[in-house]
This record gives sequence, structure tokens and C-alpha cells, in this order.
Amino acid sequence: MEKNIIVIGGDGFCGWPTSLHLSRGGYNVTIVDNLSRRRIDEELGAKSLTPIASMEDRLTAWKEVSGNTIRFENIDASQQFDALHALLEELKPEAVVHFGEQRAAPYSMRGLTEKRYTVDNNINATHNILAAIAALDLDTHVVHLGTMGVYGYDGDGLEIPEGYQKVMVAGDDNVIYQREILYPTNPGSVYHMTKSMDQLLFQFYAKNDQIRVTDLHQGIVWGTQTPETKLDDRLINRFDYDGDYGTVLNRFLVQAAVGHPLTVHGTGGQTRAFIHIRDTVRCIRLAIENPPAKGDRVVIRNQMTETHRVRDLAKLVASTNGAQVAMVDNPRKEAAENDLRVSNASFIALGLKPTTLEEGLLEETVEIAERYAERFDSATVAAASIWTKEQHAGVVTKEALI
Ligand code: NAD
Ligand code: USQ
Repeated sequence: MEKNIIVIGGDGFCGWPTSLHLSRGGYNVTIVDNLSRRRIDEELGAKSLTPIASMEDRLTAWKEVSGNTIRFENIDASQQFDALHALLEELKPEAVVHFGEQRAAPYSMRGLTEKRYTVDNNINATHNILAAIAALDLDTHVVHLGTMGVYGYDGDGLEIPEGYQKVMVAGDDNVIYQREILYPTNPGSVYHMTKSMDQLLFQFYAKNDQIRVTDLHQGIVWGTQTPETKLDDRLINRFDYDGDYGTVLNRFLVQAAVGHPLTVHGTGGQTRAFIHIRDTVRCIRLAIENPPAKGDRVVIRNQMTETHRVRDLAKLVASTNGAQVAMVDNPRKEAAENDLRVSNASFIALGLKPTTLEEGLLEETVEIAERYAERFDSATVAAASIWTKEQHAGVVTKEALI
């Protein structure tokens, strides 16, 4: 019998290709999504560079192409507890993959409404899933998409471990005590703060109710298509490039394709972790297939494959077609320069073969950024959400161009 998997947030950038990958891999997939991401696009006057189909058309196309049915339930995981509980009771899934959160740091810092929405939505969704599984006494494995950002970005070169840090503490009795603690969190936005808080919910429910949890601390995802989303135009994945939801490398790629200066925040000395969307979907399947045992502590895996400094990425992308680079005011409160070394040993040990920037960049430029360049809307590009009142939006001025 096929194993049931629920993908919460399965209409989103990571959730949609993951749902297809799991369906193709023989799982019986049910997507839960309240379509809030599509509504936020309307609110921001922004849209995906790629023309994404409605959920109905996506699922029809998938049935035609693969012969497989994916079920869809329009449920808000943070607000509709009874519906979520009933679905879990009906399906008794092998795993719940949880992508269903508001995931843009800039959106979470826009103002009071967005801060409160992000906290209410993200914390309630995570807690509802855990509380329902505990109440139903299910053996469901929860696979959550967390973020590298919970560790913070003030690193000095010490390698970031996978979730837990070994520490030695001198007690007042002069004995050296050894501990392994959850890596101290240091979030840089209200969004990243909710991911830090999610971690405590997982620790509690793993300890109290023996829920099996894997928390994937994912880096910035780039790229658009996976082998499954390429099978039909109606299956195409979303590609965000606006000032709130567009992530840095995808923004640079489309900016270069349309001749817009590449918007480097501050000095561009920020180093971040990256992963291609193709590797995201593979990692999630690997995580599902290598669950913790009942009673184990939360398994934390760093889901990233490379680290890069923002100004180096800008130079690399600009060099492909001679695009200009602009050093704009940094609208965020973050370290101007940081080093970053991260362990991703557990996915490599499970067999992940990373897609490198070198391999994927050209394909992404030609098949997505250049192909859909006519859909680009320059009005949505500026990073307008500022972290504190003293900061300025990341707009391109003549002085900013280098
Ligand atoms: P996304 O916004 O494209 O997708 C999230 C999906 O969840 C959307 O379809 C949205 O409608 C849905 N959703 C949100 N709140 C919901 C709720 N209460 N109930 C039901 N559905 C809800 O985001 P994404 O880029 O696919 O990211 C997915 C997850 O991965 C997020 O949790 C994010 O924190 C994490 N992540 C993303 C990246 C990245 O670079 N995109 C990097 C690291 C981690
Ligand atoms: N940046 C620029 N120019 C831009 C956009 C961003 O210089 O035009 C800089 C930002 O200031 C920041 C870095 O690039 O220093 C990364 O920004 P981002 O928007 O690509 O990524 P971030 O806000 O960290 O968030 C994204 C996803 C989030 C996920 C996170 C993983 O939106 O869901 O959790 O990446 S991580 O960064 O590893 O925490």
C-alpha cells in the first residue's frame, strides 16, 4: 500500500516541486495549503516571473503527465485546527512535511500587521500540527523546513554544527562539565525569530510525546525547475524576484537578464548558505526515508550545499552579460561582513550529490530569467521594507552604481 504524506504549504516555491517529487517516488501525496502566498502577491502587487497555473490546473496536468492523483485541501494550518485534526485522523500519514509558514524576512519586518501575522501564522501552524499528532497518538514523522538563519550571521569561522553544540562549562566547584545544547539562536528578523521559536516546540513535543521530528535548517534556495516541474508548462514552479519574497541570487539573475543594476545591500560582505531547488526536493525525500526512532531527540540537518558572499555572487552574475552592479543602502539590520562555515555532513552521508552554482547558473539564466524577462515589473524590485526607522530602502540611485 502507498504511504500517505501530507505536504503543508504544497503550493509554494519549495512545496510544489517537493509534492511532485514525492508523488513520482510512489508516495500518496495530499497537499494542504491556504493559498496565502498567492494572496500576498496580490496585496504587494507582485507576481512570479514564471506564469504559475492555478492549483486545479497544476493537479490536472500532473494527473495527465504522471497518472498520479495528488489530493488538495484548502486548510489554514494556523486557524483551522479541527479540519487539520480530521485530515490527520483520516490519513494517519507516514510523514507531514511542513512548509506552511510566512517565509520572507522583509515581509515580516514591513510593519505591525505583518509582524503579528508572521508570528501568529507560523507559531500556530507549527503548534497545531504537533498538538494534533500528539492528541491522535499517531506515529507520524514531522519534517519541518527551518532555516540557517536561526544560527545567526556573526560567525568568525567556527564551523556551525547540525543543530547541537558541544560545550564545556566550568562549574563553581571547578569541575568542567560537558553538555550538548541546542545551538544558541540569533535570529535577524521576525520571520527568522519564528523559526527559532519553532525549535522549542519541536524539542518539547519530541520529549513529552515522543513525536519523531526532523528539522531541516535550509539555506537560501535558488533555481526554479526540477525534473518533475519541467514535464509540462502547467507544472512550472514559482520564481519570486520582488523586494520582499525575491531571494538574492534569483533576484540577481533576473536583474541581469533585464538590464536592471544588481542590488547589492551595503558592502555585499554578507556570506550566506545556498542550495538549488533540485537538491531541496532530494533532501526532503532523504529526510523522510531516514527518520529518527520514536523517543529520539529532534534530528537537525543543515540543508545547504555551498556558501557565497553576496558581492561575489553579484560579480559572477554580472560578468555573464556585463550587467551593472549597484551598492544600495542596506534596508536590513545585519552584520556588514561575516564568515560562514557550515557542516552539511549528514546529507552528504545520506548520498546527496550537490548541484553547484557553476552547473546550474547558465541553465537558470537561459531557461527562466531570459525566457520570462518580458514579465519583469521594475516597480516591485526595490527592497522597501526597512528593519529600523533609521534605515533606508534599498533603491538604486546614480551614486550607488559601480
Ligand atoms: P512559499 O511562501 O513559496 O510557500 C509557503 C506555502 O505555505 C505557500 O504556498 C503558502 O500559501 C502556504 N502557507 C503559509 N501559511 C500557511 C498556513 N497557515 N496554512 C496553510 N498553508 C500555509 O515559501 P517557500 O519558499 O516554499 O518556503 C517553504 C518553507 O521553507 C518555509 O517554511 C521557509 O521558511 C523554508 N525555507 C525557504 C527558503 C527559501 O529560500 N525559499 C530557504 C530556507 C527555508
Ligand atoms: N540581499 C542583497 N540584495 C538583494 C537581496 C538580498 O544584497 O537584492 C542580501 C540581504 O541583505 C541578505 C542576503 O542577501 O544579506 C540574503 O537575503 P535573501 O533575501 O536572499 O535571504 P533571507 O532574507 O535570509 O531569506 C531567505 C528565504 C527564507 C530562508 C532564508 C534562508 O526567504 O525563507 O529562511 O533565505 S537563510 O538565509 O539561510 O536563513
